Amino acid sequence: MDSWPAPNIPVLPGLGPDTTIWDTASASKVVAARGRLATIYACGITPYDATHMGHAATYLAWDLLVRSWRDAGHEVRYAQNVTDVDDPLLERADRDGENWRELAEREIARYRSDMTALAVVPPDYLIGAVEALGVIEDFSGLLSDRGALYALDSDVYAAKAADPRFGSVSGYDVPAMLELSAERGGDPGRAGKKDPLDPLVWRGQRPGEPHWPSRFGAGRPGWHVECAAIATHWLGRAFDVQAGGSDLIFPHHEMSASHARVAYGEPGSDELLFAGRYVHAGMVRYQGAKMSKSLGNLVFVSALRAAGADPMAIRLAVLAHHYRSDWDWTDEGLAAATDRLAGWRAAAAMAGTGPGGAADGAEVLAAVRQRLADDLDAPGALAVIDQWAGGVIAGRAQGAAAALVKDTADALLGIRL
Ligand code: 5CA
Ligand code: ZN
Repeated sequence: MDSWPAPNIPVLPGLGPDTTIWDTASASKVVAARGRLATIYACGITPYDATHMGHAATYLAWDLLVRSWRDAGHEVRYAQNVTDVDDPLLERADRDGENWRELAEREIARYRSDMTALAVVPPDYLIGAVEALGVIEDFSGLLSDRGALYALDSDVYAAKAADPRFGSVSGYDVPAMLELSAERGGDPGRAGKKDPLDPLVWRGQRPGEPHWPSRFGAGRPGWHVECAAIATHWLGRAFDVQAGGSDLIFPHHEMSASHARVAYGEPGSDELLFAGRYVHAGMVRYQGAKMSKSLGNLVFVSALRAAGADPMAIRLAVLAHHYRSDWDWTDEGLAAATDRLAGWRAAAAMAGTGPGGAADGAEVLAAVRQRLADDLDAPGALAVIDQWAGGVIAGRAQGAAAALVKDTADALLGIRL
């Protein structure tokens, strides 16, 4: 499906350092891309409600990663899915008496418009599950060829026992896995499964539910196999980063990685399959609880925009928090970001008028680059520009550096001054 328009990114002098990032699987900070081509698969939205600030914060984190990669001289290939057929979407359409396809289309359009307003770098491939049904079926066929699938009534499950490295993404123990599986769309209690954690690969047709013909009978794909198939089809069986919110560590990323290992792994080979790094964003809360469609405590990007918030201030309100921390969205945070933006803009407007001083554009660029390359330390990068802006306004720093600082904020942080 169509992605959204790319923001214009100014070209900066020189190259930034290699981007490092925290990898959940190895619990360590590592260089994010291994070759000149840097590849990322980010789990996309389930489009049954508008983009909320939790989604926005997560996609802004991957936007920073892509900007940092490009600045370091990488060519980037970015794929993202849209879970445009799944239980929550169908349930919402049912509840509201709406056609599920129309609901999905409307919310995807709103997501594109929010991402465009926030100057988020678009994926090269934005792929809906429905348009990828053939790819998902073929991928599931590989699992079947390996003998990893079994039928239960009209449904098909993958046996986790087919993957000796199951658990290597999250590192969780079985009781934790069982609890999270029940909480996050799994069915550990279903009778007849070989193992309570075995994930659903194909859901047989149910009355009133959308379904498509396949070699597994009529039905629709499971969630984890959707991402495993889309990621490997568009990026290859090994790519650099699998990205998502921390609520996707288990079961989603564990299961997708496991599917890919089983589908593509050769016995005895230790070839690295699926993602080289698993990168997770913290959860944005609102009024003390995780912002979630199921709880309904949502702050929508589109509502903030309609109320007159500057998208650049929304962006700054997010970047004031490190992407891996859990934090609360508040009106005060947005007000502080609006003030910060006004301060930066005032400093940038003083270009050429300052008396000259210590802080110089090249130093600002180097320091912002360094902060971002260090596990996307956006709060640290903001502090660098704060210091420059404070110096300009106090008359200590060079206003003449403004052009390069403006380009730095725009190219690396997506903040247009
Ligand atoms: N379609 C699946 C992924 S394949 C899905 O999880 N969709 S979603 O719409 O529920 O979430 C989209 C992205 O936003 C995911 O990366 C999810 O981890 C992230 N996300 C959801 N809620 C929050 C939140 N409150 N804070 C931060 N990120 C969130
Ligand atoms: Zn996913």
